[in-house]
Amino acid sequence: HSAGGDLYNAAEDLIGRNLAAGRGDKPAFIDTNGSHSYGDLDRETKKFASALASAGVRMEERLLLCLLDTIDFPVCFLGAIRYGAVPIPVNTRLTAEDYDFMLEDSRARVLVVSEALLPSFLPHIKNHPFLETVLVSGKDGHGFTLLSDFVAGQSEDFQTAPTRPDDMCFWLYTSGTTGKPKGAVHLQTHLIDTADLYAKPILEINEDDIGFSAAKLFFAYGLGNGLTFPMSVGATSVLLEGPPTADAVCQILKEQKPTIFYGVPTLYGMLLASGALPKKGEHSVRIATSAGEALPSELARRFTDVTGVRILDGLGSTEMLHIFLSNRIDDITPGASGLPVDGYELRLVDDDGTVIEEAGQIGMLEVKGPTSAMFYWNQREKSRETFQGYWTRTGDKYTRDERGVYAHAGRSDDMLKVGGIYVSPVEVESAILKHESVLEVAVVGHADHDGLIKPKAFVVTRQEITGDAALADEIKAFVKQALASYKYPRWIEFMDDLPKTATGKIQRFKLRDGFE
Ligand code: 3SK
Repeated sequence: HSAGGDLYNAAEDLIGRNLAAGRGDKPAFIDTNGSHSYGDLDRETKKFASALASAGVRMEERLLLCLLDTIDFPVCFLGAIRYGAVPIPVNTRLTAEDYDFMLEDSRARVLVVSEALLPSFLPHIKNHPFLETVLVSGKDGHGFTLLSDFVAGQSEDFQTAPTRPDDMCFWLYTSGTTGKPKGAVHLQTHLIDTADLYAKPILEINEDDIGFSAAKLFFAYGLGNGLTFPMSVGATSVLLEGPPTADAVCQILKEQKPTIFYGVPTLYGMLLASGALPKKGEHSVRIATSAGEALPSELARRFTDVTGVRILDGLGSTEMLHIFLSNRIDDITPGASGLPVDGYELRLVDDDGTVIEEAGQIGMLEVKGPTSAMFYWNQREKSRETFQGYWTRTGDKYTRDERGVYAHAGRSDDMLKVGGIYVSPVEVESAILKHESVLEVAVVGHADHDGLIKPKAFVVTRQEITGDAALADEIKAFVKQALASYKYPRWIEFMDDLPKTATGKIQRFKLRDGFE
């Protein structure tokens, strides 16, 4: 790593390497407001760090960042790291209760929130004794300090904190079947390691690339795609502030001419359905990536037919920070996740923990590599289950063929991946159960017309209530109100009874597609 001696700071490295290479005037990010050079980023992160010092923030204190994809994201994320504080980017589509939990769990001292997202914080913002500074990214602070005022007049002369390679650098929350989200604690070296191990060798990213990640920066996947990877080589990253609708994404592909496009299967399905995808010759994308859930081979084939671009499907995790299993530009197995990324070791184990050597057997995938999170904050037991010495358990079931190619075979828990984000069926069931007409419910994954998984609810109504289309719509709307909207059940099937074990436990597996 570039810092001398025993010190290493991820922000100093990612920015400093570009200044040292003479890229001070080169665009690092392009957002709705225009272009922001590596020099601008250097100055703005220093100003943000100076402002944190003025506000009395100490090294290692946490900042919760609930930010849309604009230049303020990299400035606050890297500025906090430069300061030696710990940024926690969070999903921008969650509920007030989710954010309440995250503020409490992290004891964040600073919250930086996009103006449009502030309403989701207001119900609980006063309940957090550790939260001292609330900054609003936007034009109106609604009674809180504007981020622009916070940094105005601050010094551009800031000495980066003396952090070490194994210092806590940032957290990312991830969810499980039961319980609250878990903060995966990542170290200073993890960002650059994902670029060195995946983006450089597999995507062959270089300084002439323009990257565009439709997956947002708050996801581990988007953070690598949209921030670490371009910065690691002095490339440029296009940021989309709003939702990645087919129109918005296609407009960027046609006008900003990215050379690398990072998507998720649901988005590839949407882009194809829109009919607006630029054809061969109307864009500059040289390679596309997919992660978050397995990419159906049919979607990949249709995308390549229209655009002429191949999609590299891969598997990563929030715990490992980015992709550790991937197809290669010259070696794509349709419908599979590909081969281990060099620098990571993979193995399949059976239910007893015995390593499976034979090809074709299903096992739980475990991964060993330098970017594994240290633990989940405040979650000893869950940390022990996932981080077992050098090996990290992914929770995904996989098979490996004779050549060593891995293909997804489901989850070992009941978790669903919806549009690349984990959804707990238990959480959706709890929300549905609060509806006055519902007696019992079970939620499972169900494949849509593109073969992509979405939540489906099997509902038993209370006596004398008829389950019909109107009630189904009402329940869907009810869940959308209670939870992040991507979690709502796309289908509701009314049943007289749910399948149960002798002890009364609902047997979700009997409701899944394909169960006879
Ligand atoms: O879901 C994935 O495959 C993924 C990929 C990269 C980083 C993070 C995640 C969860």
